[in-house]
Amino acid sequence: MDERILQLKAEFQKKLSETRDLLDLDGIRVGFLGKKGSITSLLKEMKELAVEQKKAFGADVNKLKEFASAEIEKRTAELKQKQIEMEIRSMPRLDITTPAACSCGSYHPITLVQRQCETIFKSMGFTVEDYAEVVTDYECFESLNIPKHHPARDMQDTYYLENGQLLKSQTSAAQNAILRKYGPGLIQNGTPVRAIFPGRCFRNEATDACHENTFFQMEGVMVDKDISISNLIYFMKTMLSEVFRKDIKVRLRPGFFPFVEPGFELDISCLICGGEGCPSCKHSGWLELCPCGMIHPNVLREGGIDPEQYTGFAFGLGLTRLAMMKYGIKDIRDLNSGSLRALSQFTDDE
Ligand code: FA5
Repeated sequence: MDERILQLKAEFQKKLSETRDLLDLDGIRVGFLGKKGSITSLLKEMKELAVEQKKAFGADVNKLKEFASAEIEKRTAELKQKQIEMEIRSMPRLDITTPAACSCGSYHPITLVQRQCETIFKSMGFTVEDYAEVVTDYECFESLNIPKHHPARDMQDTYYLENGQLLKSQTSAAQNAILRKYGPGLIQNGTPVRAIFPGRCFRNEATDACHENTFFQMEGVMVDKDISISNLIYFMKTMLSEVFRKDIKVRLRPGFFPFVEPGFELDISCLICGGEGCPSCKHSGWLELCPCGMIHPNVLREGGIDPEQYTGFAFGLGLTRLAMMKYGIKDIRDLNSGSLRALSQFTDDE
């Protein structure tokens, strides 16, 4: 074989072994096999050779050309593989067993107590009802024995829409619909009406540590033959002992609500100050939590139930205040603050 071919092959192999990346390799390809590359130039030199040398020289240069092309192809594949491996090695490692770095969401304290109350009442046979936030004057007042211009309306100033509807100031606004839904049909078949209906309420009032303009209540009604105040007290006591899981001091005092007769205020000893008096309980040591009473005959009648045959109780639990007491939240306004730092520390203790 011609000496120049052997030299060129050796030079090619040396350079090939020194390639680090695909760019280097492309340089070698152009340098040896390109239009002006050294192997291509050898072929061009053939025309200067004698005829008898041409054949052997041409065959050897072509062999070198094929050898160089195959080697470049092989090296290209190696370098590509190396590049992929390097990229994989430089990628951040993913350990799927590592616990998630982001924290999970949590329920709002009001949702927590609401769910707890729902569980308690459902276990006692109550259904849970959902009700609108925008209601009519009839639902919120008139069906509840509070006619237009009745002074009891002053205690619940709320927000009115231009069409005369209003944002409900009390969950009692659902009473009439619930009595009508279950009353006449179920009772006559011997099934008592037992329903709770939690919901958001709105009142146009100045806020302080225990009053918000937007808060939650949970209404409850039970109607059947011979329902009495003893039944009412039993359900209230069961609910409180389940929610707090400890003895809570409660007091029942007369309260006026046109839709119950007799009516009561059920207060609990303030759990923030232990009954000493603080801003959360308006310095009285007691917190109004759950007004209640025996449903007024006019309200039963308006709901399609005969008050001569049936009696019932109703209560309006202040869910937002219950959450304050259960979780030791001193200021009711923290519950609407949207502050995750304040709100995400509470967990369900079910
Ligand atoms: C009522 O709303 C009656 N509908 C409750 C009722 C139902 C009585 C059935 C008889 C029978 P009152 O306005 O007192 O009542 O509100 C009930 C409870 O809601 C209060 O005891 C209190 O816990 C809560 N509450 C009332 N106003 C606010 C407020 N501005 N901020 C936070 N909680 C409030």
